[in-house]
Amino acid sequence: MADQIGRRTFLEAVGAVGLSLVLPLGVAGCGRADGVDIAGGGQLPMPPLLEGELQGGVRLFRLRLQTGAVDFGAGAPTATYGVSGAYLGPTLKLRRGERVRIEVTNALDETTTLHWHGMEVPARSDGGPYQTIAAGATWTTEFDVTQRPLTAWYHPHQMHATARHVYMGMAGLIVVEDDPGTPALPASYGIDDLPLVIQDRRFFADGTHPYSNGQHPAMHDMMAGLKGSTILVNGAVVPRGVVPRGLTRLRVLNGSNARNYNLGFGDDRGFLQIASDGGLLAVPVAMTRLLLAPGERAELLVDFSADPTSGVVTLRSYSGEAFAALFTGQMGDNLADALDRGSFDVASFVIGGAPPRALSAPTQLEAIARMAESSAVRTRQLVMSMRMGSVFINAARMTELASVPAAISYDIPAGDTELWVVSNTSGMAHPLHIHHRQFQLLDIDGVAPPPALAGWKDTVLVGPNRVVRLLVSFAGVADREFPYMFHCHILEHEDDGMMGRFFIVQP
Ligand SMILES: [Cu+2]
Repeated sequence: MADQIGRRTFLEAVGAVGLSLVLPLGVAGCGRADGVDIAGGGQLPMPPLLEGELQGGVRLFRLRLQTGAVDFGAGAPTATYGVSGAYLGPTLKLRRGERVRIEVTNALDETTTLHWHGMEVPARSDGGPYQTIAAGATWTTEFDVTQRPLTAWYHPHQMHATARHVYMGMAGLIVVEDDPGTPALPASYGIDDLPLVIQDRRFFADGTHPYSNGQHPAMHDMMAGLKGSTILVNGAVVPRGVVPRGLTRLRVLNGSNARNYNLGFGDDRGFLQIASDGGLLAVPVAMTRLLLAPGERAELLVDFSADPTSGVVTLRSYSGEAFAALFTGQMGDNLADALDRGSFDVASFVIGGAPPRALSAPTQLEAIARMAESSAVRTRQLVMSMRMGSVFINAARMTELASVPAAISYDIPAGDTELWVVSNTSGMAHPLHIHHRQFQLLDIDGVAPPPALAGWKDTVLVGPNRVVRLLVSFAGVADREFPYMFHCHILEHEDDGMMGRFFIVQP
C-alpha cells in the first residue's frame, strides 16, 4: 500500500508543478538526490544457468519471485526482490523447437507479472500488465520456442510498478541456444560465453534507494528516468570477471531503468557485434563503441588472445561521447546527469588460461532477408513527447488497464505487416519496445540503418528530434482477450503511461 501512496503523491506533484519541465530541474530532485559512492572490484557473479527438466516432451521451468537482502557495499544491506534468489534471476536456456512451460510463483506480498522481453509468444503468455500474478499465486504459462538463437530477458511488467519491481532486482536473461549448423561461437556459459546484465543504482548510506520503503522517486527522476552513479553488473558493483586468453562472447543486456551506455574498452580495442535483440546479425560488425539503451541486448566477440595472462582490461561507458545523440536543448541538459556527460568503469576482466575451444571470429553469421517497405499494408505514426511534467505517445498516456485511448490502442489483423513511423519531439532519447515481434529498421532520418542496427530488433533508441521508420510483421494467433504492449523502455516513463497496446485480431 505504501507504494500506492507514493504514486498518488507523484501524480499530485505532476498536477501541482506540471510546468516545471520548462524550468531548470536541478532543484527538483531535492532531498537525497545523490547516492553514496561504492568501491567495486569484487568478483563478477554468474547467474545460474537453468536448463529446466523435460516432462512429457515439455521443458519445465519453475521460478519464484521472492524478497531478499543484499549488501551492495552501501553501508547497510539493501532490501531486494529476486527471481529464485535474492537479486536478479537465473539464465533460462531454451531450445528452438521445444515447448516450454514456466511456473512463476509470486512469493512477494504484492501483485506483479513476468514478461518475456524479446520472445515471440502467444498474447496470453506474454506476461504483460494484463497477466497479473497475485501475491501467493502461481502463474503457469506455455509456449513454443520458435525463434532463431538469441539473447532475450524477463522482467516484471506490473502497471505503475514495473520500474520499482525491476529496480528491486527482478530480471534475468533468456538464451535460445545456438543452432548446430551455425558458425562456431564461444558457448561455454560462464567461461567464454558471459552474460553481463548492466544496471545503475542510487544507493544511500543506509542501504536504501529511491524505490525503498514505499518511497517514490522525485518528479525530476520520473522525467529523466531514475539514474544512479553505482554501476552493477550481474548484481555486483563494477566487478572483475575472468576471461579466457582467446575469443570471448559477451551477452550484454542494458537492464537499467533509464541509463544508456556507450560501451568500449579502456584500451580502445576493437570488438565485433554479432547479434542484436533478435539474434545474429548478417555479418560481424567491427566497432569500438556500442551504444546500448535500456532493454536492448547485444552479443559481442572480444579477442583476448594477444593479451598477457593476468592482464586486466576494463569495460567502460564513454557516455559523454554519445551525449549529443541522446540529449538536446535545455530539456536535455536538465535531464542528463554527470555520468551522461563523462566516462566511467562498468567492469574489468582478468585474462585467464586457454579457452575451452580455440575459435576464430566468423566472417559470415546468418542471412537476414530484408523486409521491403512495399510489404506494409498500413502506416502508423507514433510521436513520443514530453511536456507538462509527463510523457506521451501520440499525445496520449496509458494510465489504466481498462480504458486506453484510441491513439495508442490498435487492432491489427494477424499476418499484417505495418510501417511504424516513430518520432521523438522531446529533448531526450526514448527506447521504444514492441512486444512479441522482432522488427527491422527501414531508416533513421531517411538514412538506412548502420549494419549493427540492420538485424532483428525489439527495442530501438529514438534520439531527440529523430524519426525512425520500422517494419513489423504481426504474425501470431489472434487473441481478443489479451493485448501486447509497446512502450518506452525507460521504466519510469512506462509507469507514467508512455505505453500503448495492440490486439492481434482475426483478419
Ligand atoms: Cu521515454
